[in-house]
Amino acid sequence: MSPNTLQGAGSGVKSSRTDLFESPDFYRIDDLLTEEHKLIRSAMRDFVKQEITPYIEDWCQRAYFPTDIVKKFGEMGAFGPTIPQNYGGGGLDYISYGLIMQEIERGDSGMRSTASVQGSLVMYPINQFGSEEQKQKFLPKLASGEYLGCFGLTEPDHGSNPSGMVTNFKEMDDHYLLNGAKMWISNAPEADVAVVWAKNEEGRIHGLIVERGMEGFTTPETHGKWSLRASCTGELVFDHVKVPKENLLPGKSGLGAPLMCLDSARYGIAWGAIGAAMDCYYSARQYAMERIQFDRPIASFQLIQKKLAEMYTEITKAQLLNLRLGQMMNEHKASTAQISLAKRNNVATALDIAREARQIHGGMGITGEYPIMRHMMNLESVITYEGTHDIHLLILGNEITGIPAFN
Ligand code: TGC
Ligand code: FAD
Repeated sequence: MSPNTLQGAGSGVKSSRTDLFESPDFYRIDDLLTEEHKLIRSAMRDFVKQEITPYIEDWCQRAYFPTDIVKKFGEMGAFGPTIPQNYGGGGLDYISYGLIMQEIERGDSGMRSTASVQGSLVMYPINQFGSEEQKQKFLPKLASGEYLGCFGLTEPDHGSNPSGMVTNFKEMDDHYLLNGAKMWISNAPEADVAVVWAKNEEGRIHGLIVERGMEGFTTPETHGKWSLRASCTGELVFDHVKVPKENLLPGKSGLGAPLMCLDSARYGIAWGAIGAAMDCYYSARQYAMERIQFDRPIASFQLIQKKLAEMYTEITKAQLLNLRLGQMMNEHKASTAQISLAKRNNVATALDIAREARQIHGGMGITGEYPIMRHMMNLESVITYEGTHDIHLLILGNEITGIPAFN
């Protein structure tokens, strides 16, 4: 055990370091936020300081998913902040949602995955495409954290190209018969419900709500990840699962339905990734001011200042991008390509910042004493899921030229 840890507190080994994080705001973006936005951010930041940052190093080292965080997120309103209040959601705007994702991912990208899958990929499709009965049955329990959900789109042979999926269902007398498998599914091993995308006998994609306990439905865990270690990931296996007919999402079919969910989740990631970047920058600045080499703080060297100045610049640019995108989301004017630009830019920016911050910390940067290496490894997943870095480039290429270059 590290000398900087204390045994036994909370749901893991508690770090003795006090988290004093403050976010940069060089361009006075706070002046553009409402009092409600600032209150929500502040409450979420306090929550992360109390419930996540003291334990996250231990959880990640042990590849442990703290199931009790699900209820706590529910109590904090982190699940489905934009879902209407009558279904248990927060009824908040998209800038509030972005700020919540930023603060959670400042703590850890895996924790943000738990929250954004639940809100954007499980509650969102039920709210958008679900029947009134489905909304009433599932949304309040997902909002409160009584239920954990997951989203099954990716398959072993169909990742970037989900339209090729082979998971399928047949209409029987009083149920649908579901067969197939999904892979790389966040939350799967602990999920109570799964929103699953599968083809009907005509090859049309539909969403189905599959519930834990249905015969033939299993969720084996994926082990050995070097990234998102505090998030649980698994497969969804369907072996002649009888799904009641009332569990089909009636509101929309076709690939456009899951892609709409991805728009919402990718938007949250654009904000979240900058949270991770802020944490790396904050730690790097602090370390550079304190670390003495050649009888001077390393912050006094021009090469270190260059790294810090460039991090600060890129964080500021990304904050402005997020705010404008959030305004367009609130007006329902943000396009898929605009969201792709922000997801792609901000995750790559965060990964670059994590790598530069790692350099500033020298050898200490590879240890769990500082959050850097954990963020860096997490971001290697974030740059791949919800559409890879290159798929988002092709979405932008399509926007610019009108020519899809995917196949
Ligand atoms: P394409 O022909 O472009 O579109 C198929 C149909 O969908 C419509 N559409 C949309 N509708 C609504 N909203 C959108 N954003 C839409 N984008 C497209 C489109 O109009 C068309 O409709 P129709 O009526 O003509 O059929 O589709 P394509 O097969 O060429 O694929 C395009 C591509 C490659 C961009 C898309 O497949 C894609 O985005 N691939 C990446 C896959 C991906 O992002 N997977 C993510 C899985 S979930 C995940 O990673 C969760 S991680 C969670 C965490 O832990 O945080
Ligand atoms: P592939 O699609 O095989 O891509 C491999 C490489 O080929 C990439 O570099 C890609 O950019 C490139 N490539 C592919 N097609 C093209 C092309 N046309 N042109 C140029 N380059 C191309 N999915 C879910 O459904 N739900 C989840 O909850 C979920 N959670 C995840 C959690 C983690 C930790 C991870 C790692 C993944 C998760 N995913 C989830 C899956 C994720 O969305 C996929 O990994 C991602 O979409 C990429 O698919 P793939 O891994 O099959 O890579």
